[in-house]
Amino acid sequence: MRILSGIKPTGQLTLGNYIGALRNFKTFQDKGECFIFIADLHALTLPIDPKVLRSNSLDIAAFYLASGLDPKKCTLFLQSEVSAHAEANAILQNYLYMGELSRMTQFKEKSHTMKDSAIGLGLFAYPVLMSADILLYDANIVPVGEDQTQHIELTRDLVNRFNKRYGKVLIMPKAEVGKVGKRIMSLSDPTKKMSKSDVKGDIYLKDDMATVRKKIMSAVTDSGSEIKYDVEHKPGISNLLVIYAALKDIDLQAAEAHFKGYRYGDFKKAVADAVVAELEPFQKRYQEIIRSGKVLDILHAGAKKASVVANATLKRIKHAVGLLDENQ
Ligand code: AQP
Repeated sequence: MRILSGIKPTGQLTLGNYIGALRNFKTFQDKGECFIFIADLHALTLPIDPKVLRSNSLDIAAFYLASGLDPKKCTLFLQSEVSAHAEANAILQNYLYMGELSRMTQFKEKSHTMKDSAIGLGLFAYPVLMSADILLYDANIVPVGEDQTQHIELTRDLVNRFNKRYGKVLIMPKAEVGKVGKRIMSLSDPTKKMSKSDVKGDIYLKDDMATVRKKIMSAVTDSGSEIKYDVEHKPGISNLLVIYAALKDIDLQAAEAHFKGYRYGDFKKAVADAVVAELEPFQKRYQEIIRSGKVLDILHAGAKKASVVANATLKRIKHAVGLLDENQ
């Protein structure tokens, strides 16, 4: 079984990225052949300072290692260092259509405040590159948070379309979304996803522990006093329950039962304790990894390994569509 996933270095990683993606990755490295990358080409789809992009990319690599990903078990690499991604993108863009790309929620959310003249083609065509990322590794499973499942569905449409035309060339991938924590919401507006670009409602993985506690203690809650999972009427409390349950690896009913009779303030304190218990040792590991100075070497070695797999698939794709190669 092949597993592939990535995170784009567009900003400081959040607790949402951690619970929805990062934390789950290590469980996959013992289940199959695992490819985890830094989606740096995707980070160019919105303006970003080159220095910030470089430092975010290194940070994500260090976070991968700190979360328990082992380069001996799992290939860790930078997307831009494996040129097959850009080449596959150039071919596969012909098999996804304007209508379907313009219906993507992420595109609509990110572009709705922008003028057409300012929307880069890369933002619009984001799912094409994402399809290339997945298909180059013949990935069967793609662990993601809920927000990315629509893009995986589009990749599946592409596979059907492509294989119908050329035979069984591409492998059908499937999204795997965690049971609890697939969508962590903003602490300042729990009806919105916690996202790297939402400064007010985020917990950042690099926040110090006093800041983490302060942010959770001042998270927006709801009227009433019961600690209950009810997204419609109690989105704030529900979000904090999800965070707690995900970090304690329990289901939502168990979390609800645990907090029966708690007051909001004590409940928030317990959630803050759970987050600190997870992030404090994680940050220590991250700092040790940064100090080791080995991150770039690990990424370069990973890119070499990833290229072997990606180039073989690219060759298969090129052959299928009729592009000549050196053997013809
Ligand atoms: N709030 C979230 N809850 C659960 N999972 C989440 N993910 C992101 N936010 C949450 C998951 O993290 C992985 C990496 O995401 P990404 O960086 O590639 O893109 P994204 O989904 O667009 O993340 P952000 O934080 O919202 O980034 P920006 O602000 O740059 O748009 C994915 O598996 C995602 O599902």
